[in-house]
Amino acid sequence: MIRRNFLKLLGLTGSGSLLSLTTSCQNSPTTENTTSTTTATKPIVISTWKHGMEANTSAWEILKTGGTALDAVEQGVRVVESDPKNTSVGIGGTPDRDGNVTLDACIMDHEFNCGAVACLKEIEHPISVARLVMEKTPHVMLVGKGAQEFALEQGFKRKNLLTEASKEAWLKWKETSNYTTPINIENHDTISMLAIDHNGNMAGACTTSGMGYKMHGRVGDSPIIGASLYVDNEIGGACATGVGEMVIRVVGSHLVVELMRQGHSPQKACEMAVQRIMKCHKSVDDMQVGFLAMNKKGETGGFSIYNGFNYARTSDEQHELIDTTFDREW
Ligand code: SD4
Repeated sequence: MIRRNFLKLLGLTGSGSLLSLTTSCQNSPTTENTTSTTTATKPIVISTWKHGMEANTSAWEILKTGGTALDAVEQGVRVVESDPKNTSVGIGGTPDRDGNVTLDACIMDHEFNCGAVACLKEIEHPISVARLVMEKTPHVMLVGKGAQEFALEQGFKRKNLLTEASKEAWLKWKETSNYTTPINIENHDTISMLAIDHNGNMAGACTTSGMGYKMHGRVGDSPIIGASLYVDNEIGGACATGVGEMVIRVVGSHLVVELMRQGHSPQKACEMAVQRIMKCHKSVDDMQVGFLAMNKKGETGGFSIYNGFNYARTSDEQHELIDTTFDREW
């Protein structure tokens, strides 16, 4: 087991030495590792896990022809929402313990506009509903029945998202389950994506069916702006995957962006946010969280509690899957 002592490394052993975070939207990086806010001229997209390769391909089609980062992230993650083989996103997503597939998603653009849906049933593309919440309502988040009603009003069609395979797996789970929510899910594969377009604008998206066999009504970090996703076009963006409750407790993606604002590289910011999670939980045994970050220069980083997390990075120079570094091995 590889265990790096980040507390020592970061000098975070005393409560008084906790990171002081700046919160103003106007603040630019100030410390010695200052990251330039120079606008990236080259489009780039990153997204979580192996399925990010396919999602990035779709996002890249938009970016390379001059489209916006917002369109790119929406279209990119829709690919995974429509893949019935992916058991954590959209159709084919693992249901809650009562057999309902409930979806969470959020989206954010380069001007702090954001939209989200939570606990949405029978709609294949929650990310597109989230975008319409952002664009067509004065609100940020709609949940449950209200979110579904809004989606139907906007022309989305009801669809059964429980596939034969996911139903079978759920029925099998029910045979042995003692109805406690599993917290050590290893097959996290929510998709979170960040992109920069040819204008240097950044956007992000996150979509998931959440924790498998969760309590009905449980909502994780994925639809929560600041937790699963945050974009500050002056600084950069961050996104998350893993056990949502742990991400929410530290408002993880916002934390990563604020760390970049302080001058830390995307890689370092992700490491420090994971370290923060490890510091404020008594135990993180068997619980995975991973962050991705990208700054305005298009520099990227990723870090997770456990090994096994990876992300897809696509630009005009590359289309590759990158293993993140991590704190410990399973
Ligand atoms: C959740 N964060 O619902 C999501 C799950 C996830 O990869 O990311 N899975 O807590």
